[in-house]
Amino acid sequence: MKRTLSGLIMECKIGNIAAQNGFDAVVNAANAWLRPGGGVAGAIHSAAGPGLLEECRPLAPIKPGEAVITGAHHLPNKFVIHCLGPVYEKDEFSGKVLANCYCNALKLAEEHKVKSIAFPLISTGVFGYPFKEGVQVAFTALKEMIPQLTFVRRVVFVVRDKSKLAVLNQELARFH
Ligand code: AR6
Repeated sequence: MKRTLSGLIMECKIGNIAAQNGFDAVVNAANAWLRPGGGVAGAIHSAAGPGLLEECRPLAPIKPGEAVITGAHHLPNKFVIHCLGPVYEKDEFSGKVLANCYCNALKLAEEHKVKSIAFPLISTGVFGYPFKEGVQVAFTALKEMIPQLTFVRRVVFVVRDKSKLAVLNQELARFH
């Protein structure tokens, strides 16, 4: 599904975050040490190659809610923006921390004149965030950021399967 809000194109689709041709930046659901892990971080590091880990090393560790930017190495993008999401119901104020991930990623994207960006649903895998709640936090954060976005014109949320896409589309339809 695709919607345009205040000139910002928002899309939801099934795919692999590590294979997003046509987007300036992709977002990594990282760990504090910016190392390859499972899920999104594993897919991004294995597609980007060892140069990404080298570039990440001096930037780590990062705190929950923070975002850092690197080159994309062998990924078909210009940048990777790495965010550390909260662990659901373990980290304090996890909703606020999760919102900070999206806001900080979008701020970095603006600073680097990123026009298009692909997000996974941060914290909704290993970190245990209920998917629908994670989507609602993401969309609310994005909505709050819209007035500050001048370079970013296109945002896509990428999920792995149909059932998650259905939830995303449902929430996107309610988004205004
Ligand atoms: N493309 C798009 N979405 C994906 C992909 C992919 N290739 N792989 C998984 N997802 P997760 P987190 C979905 O666990 O919860 C890591 O190992 C997945 O179904 O990658 O923030 C790190 O090292 C889920 O909906 O990130 C950290 O330690 C969402 O992306 C920790 O896990 C996020 O899942 C981060 O946990």
